[in-house]
Amino acid sequence: MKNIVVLGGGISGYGSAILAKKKGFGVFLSDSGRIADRYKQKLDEWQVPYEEGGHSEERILAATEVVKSPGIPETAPIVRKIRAAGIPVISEIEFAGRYMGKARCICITGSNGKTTTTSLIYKIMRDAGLNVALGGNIGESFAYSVATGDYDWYVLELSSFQLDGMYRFRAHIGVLMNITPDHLDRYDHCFRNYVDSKMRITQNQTSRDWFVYSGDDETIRQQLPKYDLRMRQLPFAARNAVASGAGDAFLCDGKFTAAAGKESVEIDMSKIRIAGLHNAYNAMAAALATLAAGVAPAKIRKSLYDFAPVEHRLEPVAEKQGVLWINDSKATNVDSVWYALESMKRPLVWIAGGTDKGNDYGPLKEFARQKVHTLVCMGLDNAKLVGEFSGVVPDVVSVDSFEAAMTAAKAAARPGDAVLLSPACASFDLFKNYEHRGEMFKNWVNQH
Ligand code: UMA
Ligand code: ADP
Repeated sequence: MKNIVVLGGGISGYGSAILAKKKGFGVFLSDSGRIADRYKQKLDEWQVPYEEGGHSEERILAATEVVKSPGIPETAPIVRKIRAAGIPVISEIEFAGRYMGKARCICITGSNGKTTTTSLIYKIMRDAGLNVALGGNIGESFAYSVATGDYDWYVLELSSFQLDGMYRFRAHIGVLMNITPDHLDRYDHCFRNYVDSKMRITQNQTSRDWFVYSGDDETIRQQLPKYDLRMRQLPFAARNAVASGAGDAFLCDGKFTAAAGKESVEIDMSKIRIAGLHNAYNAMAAALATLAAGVAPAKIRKSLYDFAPVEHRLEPVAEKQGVLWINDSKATNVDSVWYALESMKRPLVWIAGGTDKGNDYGPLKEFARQKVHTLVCMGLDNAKLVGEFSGVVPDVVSVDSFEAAMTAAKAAARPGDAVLLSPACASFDLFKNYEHRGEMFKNWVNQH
């Protein structure tokens, strides 16, 4: 009997273990840390044996195949040992993809815009009455949905960590939003490795499949000729002319027409509740993917016009004494902040900083010069940020606590301004995660 070992007992791991059990395999789950009580309960319900607080090598190295949770790096000692023993290591997506039967999947990846575009696509599919599950790098795991549901469609947000462990999996509709530097600590600080990971979204696609991608992203444009791509291509763009026999979308004067096959839909961005060029890209990608899935154009239009901003992504919190407070805590890299600054219409107090991931702030300087009058640097080590923006922004304030940052932002903001929390950095120096940072921001604004 096949012996599956699942590494990691978080959302991905417990879902994979339950699926393995359901498929009748021998299964063992191992976590080096603590497993949350709610996951233990599920594992007990399904009678999956597990361990926590360490990895027992002997039992793990007896596996015929290992399903590795995406947060565990290749450099983890246990992973090195599994590799050295020649045991295949796959991701949860690869594993669950084997058991999705006749269902089809729309898979969304990119450095930024994954969650927004995935949520748009899921809403359009669900509003259209399709039997669809949401999963991957968002919400419940794909494996758990495959184990416990019976769906016609899966809409999957895929991180590069998940793509890395995918070999035979095939996206019926693949969506690639953009490729800009992120997570380089997991890719030997080599952008090329990260690019290769993102391009795996196209692997195994056939002439019956679709590939939706940004025609404005230079990295993607450079990569495409290197691959033997057989699927139907659906590029979207606002800057570069794009045209494909299979269909495309182009933004012009705030409107776009997305066409795929014989169907097309016209969208007026002024009627969409999520603003900015980046959200026009997200809407174009969602419209193309759902047209390719066969959703009626009128339904796509209605759902796009209905969609509300996702929490922590350029989320307007409140307008107080003429100052609009905006929570963009999920902006944890330079590119996402570029689009935040691009979309701002008011003079700005900008709160940034946190754990720097080796950022190059150069691309932000032009917008900062034009739009920001005060930069509040919020972090335990602000030296780099202060150095980069002194002389670019009239006032640069450095603080090492959340309270001090909010007080400084309030003091600097004038009626007609916006205060934008868009950090360009991870949150781990002062907060548990980006959600915690965003919640603190929203609570503070609502209480003051
Ligand atoms: N662990 C080990 N051995 C190790 C190291 C860690 O057993 O050597 C254990 C930890 O103790 C922990 C477990 O592994 O209990 C955690 O695994 P995980 O980090 O993969 O977390 P999950 O809860 O399984 O969630 C993962 C994704 N997390 C990451 O990629 C970091 C979730 O994406 C995803 O939704 C979920 O699988 C279901 O597929 C979250 C994320 O932060 C949203 N993603 C990153 C991002 O968006 O930037 C990529
Ligand atoms: P992801 O899931 O890839 O992190 P999100 O939709 O959660 O993407 O958005 C993360 C951050 O990136 C937010 O600050 C958001 O405003 C910004 N963003 C959203 N879509 C795009 C895009 N297409 N290009 C660049 N930045 C984007």
